[in-house]
Amino acid sequence: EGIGVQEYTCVKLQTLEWSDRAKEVLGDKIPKDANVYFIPATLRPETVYGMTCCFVGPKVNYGVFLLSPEKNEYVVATPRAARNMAYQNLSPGWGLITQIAELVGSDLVGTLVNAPLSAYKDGIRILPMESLKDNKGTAVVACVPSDSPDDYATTLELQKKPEFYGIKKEWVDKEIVPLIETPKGNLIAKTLYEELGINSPKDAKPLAEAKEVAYKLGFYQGTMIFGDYAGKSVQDARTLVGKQLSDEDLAFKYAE
Ligand code: A2H
Repeated sequence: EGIGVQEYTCVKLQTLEWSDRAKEVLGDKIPKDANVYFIPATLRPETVYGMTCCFVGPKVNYGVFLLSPEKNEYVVATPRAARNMAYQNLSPGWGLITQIAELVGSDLVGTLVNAPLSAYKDGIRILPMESLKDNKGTAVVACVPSDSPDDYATTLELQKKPEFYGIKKEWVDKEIVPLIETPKGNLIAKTLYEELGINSPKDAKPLAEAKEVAYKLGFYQGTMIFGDYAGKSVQDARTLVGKQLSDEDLAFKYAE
């Protein structure tokens, strides 16, 4: 995808309770007292307040990888992302990866994770996103339906057919809290979804357009209306939230 480096913020969503299927697959592979994090890669750290769930690709292969032996920390990511991280001094041993388990995305669905700074203090669920790419970021995506048209489209789809996707309706039925005021209102993803006549996460072309418009309006003309930096521009809030997350050891930077 073009030249240059994309810098992502990986937010650390700590696992609170594995899904039944993940428990079966993992058995006793996870060391006692380990801290295991799902690490969605985001370009918009200022939107962490609005996370309603976290997506994995149901058919994507994931591993559990050592992040820090000192802190007994592990991450769920694709082997590809783990390898990249090992060359960015994010895990111990330059270029070396330590994998302790292997799972497919559908095994992880239903897992409960902590969502730092979000409105959902009891945690959010890991849910399936079929359009998620296995070769971008960590292949884990924070769902922010207020500001990401892709996340909004998948949220609606899951709400329509929870049984089909093997999830509980309450896992996806979360209130969408407005985070950012833009020239097109404060729920930009929903507004563009409706304006462009999008019907499903498979409507790739209008979704790509919605994504571009939402990104431009939100990032260049948006003002925060929620959280610690309410009143500030999105550009300023992005830096401030990014710094706060890093300072509190709730996120790290990852490039590819
Ligand atoms: B963004 P770029 Cl609120 N497959 O984070 C599909 N999408 C992925 C992905 C993958 N493997 N890895 C990351 N992403 C998403 C927040 C957000 C994002 C908002 C608004 C727009 C937006 C919450 N989801 O992205 O191709 C992640 O979603 C629109 C560009 O590297 C990540 O940032 O430019 C973004 O795509 C990275 O996209």
